[in-house]
Amino acid sequence: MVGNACENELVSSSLESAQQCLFNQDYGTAFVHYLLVLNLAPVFKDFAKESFRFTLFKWTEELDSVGRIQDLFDCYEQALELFPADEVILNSMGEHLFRMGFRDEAAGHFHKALKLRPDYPEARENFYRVANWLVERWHFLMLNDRGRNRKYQQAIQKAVQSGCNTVLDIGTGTGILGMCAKKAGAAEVYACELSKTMYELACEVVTANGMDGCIKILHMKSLEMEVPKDIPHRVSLVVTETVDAGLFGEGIIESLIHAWRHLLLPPQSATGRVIPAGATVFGMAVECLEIRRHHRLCVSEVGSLSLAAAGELRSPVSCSSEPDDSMEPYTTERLSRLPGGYKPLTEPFTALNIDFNNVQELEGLSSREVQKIHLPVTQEGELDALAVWFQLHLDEESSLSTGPQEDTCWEQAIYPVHSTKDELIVEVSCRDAYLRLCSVAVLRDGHEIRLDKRVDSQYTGNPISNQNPEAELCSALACLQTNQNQTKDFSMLECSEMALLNNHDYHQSFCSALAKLMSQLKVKWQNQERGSGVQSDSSDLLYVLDVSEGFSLLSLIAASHGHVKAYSSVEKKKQQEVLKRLARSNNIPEQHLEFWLNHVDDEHGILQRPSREKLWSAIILDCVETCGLIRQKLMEKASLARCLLEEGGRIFPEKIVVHGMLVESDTLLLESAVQGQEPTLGFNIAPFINQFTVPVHVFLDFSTLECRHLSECVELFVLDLMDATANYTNREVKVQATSAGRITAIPFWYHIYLDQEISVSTLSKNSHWKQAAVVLQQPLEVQAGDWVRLAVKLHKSTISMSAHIDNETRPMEQ
Ligand code: 44T
Repeated sequence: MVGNACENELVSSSLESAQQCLFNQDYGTAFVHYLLVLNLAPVFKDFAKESFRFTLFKWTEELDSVGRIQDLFDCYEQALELFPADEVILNSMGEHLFRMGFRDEAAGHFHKALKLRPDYPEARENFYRVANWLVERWHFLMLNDRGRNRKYQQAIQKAVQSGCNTVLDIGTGTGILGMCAKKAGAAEVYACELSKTMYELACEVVTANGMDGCIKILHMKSLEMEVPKDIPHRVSLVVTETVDAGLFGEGIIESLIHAWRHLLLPPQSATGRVIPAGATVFGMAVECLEIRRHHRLCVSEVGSLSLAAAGELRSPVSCSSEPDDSMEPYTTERLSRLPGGYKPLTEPFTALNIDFNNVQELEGLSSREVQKIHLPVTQEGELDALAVWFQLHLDEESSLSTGPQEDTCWEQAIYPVHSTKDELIVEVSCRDAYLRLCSVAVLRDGHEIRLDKRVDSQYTGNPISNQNPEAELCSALACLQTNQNQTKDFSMLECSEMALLNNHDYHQSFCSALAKLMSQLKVKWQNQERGSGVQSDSSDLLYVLDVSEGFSLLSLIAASHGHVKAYSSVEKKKQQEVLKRLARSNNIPEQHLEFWLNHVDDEHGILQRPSREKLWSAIILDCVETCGLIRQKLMEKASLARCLLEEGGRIFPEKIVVHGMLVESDTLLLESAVQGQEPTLGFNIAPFINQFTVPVHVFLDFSTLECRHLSECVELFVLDLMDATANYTNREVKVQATSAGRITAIPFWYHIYLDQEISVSTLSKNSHWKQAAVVLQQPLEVQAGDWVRLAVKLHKSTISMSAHIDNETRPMEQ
């Protein structure tokens, strides 16, 4: 009793202190008091919940700002111990995790929050943003690819029936191949999966299919598995589909070497084997404008700026002999969907053959000699890339192809050739039109590096310093696709930044809009002078602020108009150097430009800098992300920016008009969810993975999307950045169907109005933007002439849409 009384007193005095500290904005102490109170007296939980949350958020904000990350997460853990089912705390912790780069964990928190409260918009929006990483979209494509599923199933069945009784599924994903093995009669089945989300999903799926006791799923990378710690003994069959578009990107070689050494029975026993049994890799040289404009500089001038002094700019996709973390060796594209298409310059050639059942061959792969391949040139053109795909031999009989002509879900690997300064010297004989690789040379900085050794030794005109002809040959071969990092000073730009730089129209539009604004402002000033009789200071400048994300030339373009001081944020030191170099070479005085390095994505901070008396004449906001979505917090930034404008000043863009179209597209459905009522290979998988369906597709190429247009383009939405009150959050749009069909999706894009006349479309041919599409939960059948009501909603720069037939306008069926 006495103890209780003491405790009660402690609780009430602590509660009082908590409230007092909160009032004094001493959040750290308040938080500790609240913890004490709520742990001792859980009855106060309901009463104190709101204040506790508030204290938590304020305190962790402070911890965040001083970099006390561990303390921050400790606070959240303590808070979640008290309120384990509090969706607001979960969501907020997810946001912190996300900002720290723990995407998987972040997503787990958003997912939990959403499960607790499905109508919680903040968590929903956050979840949709990360769902793509958690469960990548190709899972849907692969599960919808019946041909692939069937072939894998048959190969596994055959192997199990021929005696492979113990099976390991490496990278099980949803568990499908492991379940196939079990169903085929394997006695023991093990599976491993390194992604936490996929592992949890696989467990759910396997349980739902009544196999939880029969398949042991491990949340680990196969490389960390040991016998007998993780599996009791070696297995007779490894099944895996840990291959990406470039075949080796998921580490299959390493995984299989490890599996042969530690997890598989030896092949001699005639049981140890792998599905797939091997692969053949193909390549083909292509000309493709779409690839080119994303990987190298194609223009010498944009928006009145000469780019000659930019130095070498290149995309981060580059295959060099030295592994380099900042470089990706290839990118992926579905060749058949590239806008503008592509032109094969050669026939497909076999680049590599690999036997997954031969461990010596796997081990020897990295030390294989450089292979010289002679490619007959079948069509004249400009070499933009080598496209690569493969055939996966599941067993002796059955194979899958990821080729550009196949009707599969696969993309191809793209190795861009992007020498901007290098010149490829190719001797092509006209008669037989053969491109002889042995007579290809690379010209760099005036040095010609011959690819043909024998030619080298005789070649006196351009002596090469390298003593080691073997190394020389290797490096020269590597140079075919790229330059070597160590020898060259270059600046790297993202593919989309490259495409933006190549977008002449975009820069021209800005140039014109800025020029217009400036002359308007100048006239205004002159009028003011005349009115007041006061001579204005001749140093009176226009102040332009560019807060575009990524590499932007707009501040330079602004400053090149004269009488402008332009400020902009730059992400990397190297890029700042490029901008300064370009400024010098374009005679833009240094004092007219100011850059600051911006590592944190806090544009609010930037908007408030630099602290000057004067207001901005123009603020350039980067309003649409490359993926096709409106940038997060755009409207907040716009309203902040509006407050910082001088009279007559403007935000660029001033208005964004969202356009869209009703379409029938099965392709989009296949990418968004496992389709159909039928179980996948007889297994119940769809309802589980479909929890990760998101309603908005991004990075879409609407111009090449396989779809039927069911309406004209319509205006869906107007975002007026100059007038907050004019922005609708809900709007109903009526669209008439132009032909009969099933509306499955509504692709959308933007007309970005710099001023009333000048606009840029994100759908234009040279755009660096992709498009996005809302995929409807249920397809909507329409007849030609039907009116469709679209409910368009904007919540914190996230667009959502739903569609209904407008019964009022549909003539009653007789
Ligand atoms: N996507 C191709 C890649 N894993 C295919 O965590 C084709 C891309 C693609 N687990 C469009 C279309 C397509 N140990 O869940 C993943 C991954 C896991 C491992 C344990 C390991 N050593 C590994 C390695 C990978 O395996 C699963 C599949 S990996 C790649 C699948 C449809 N865009």
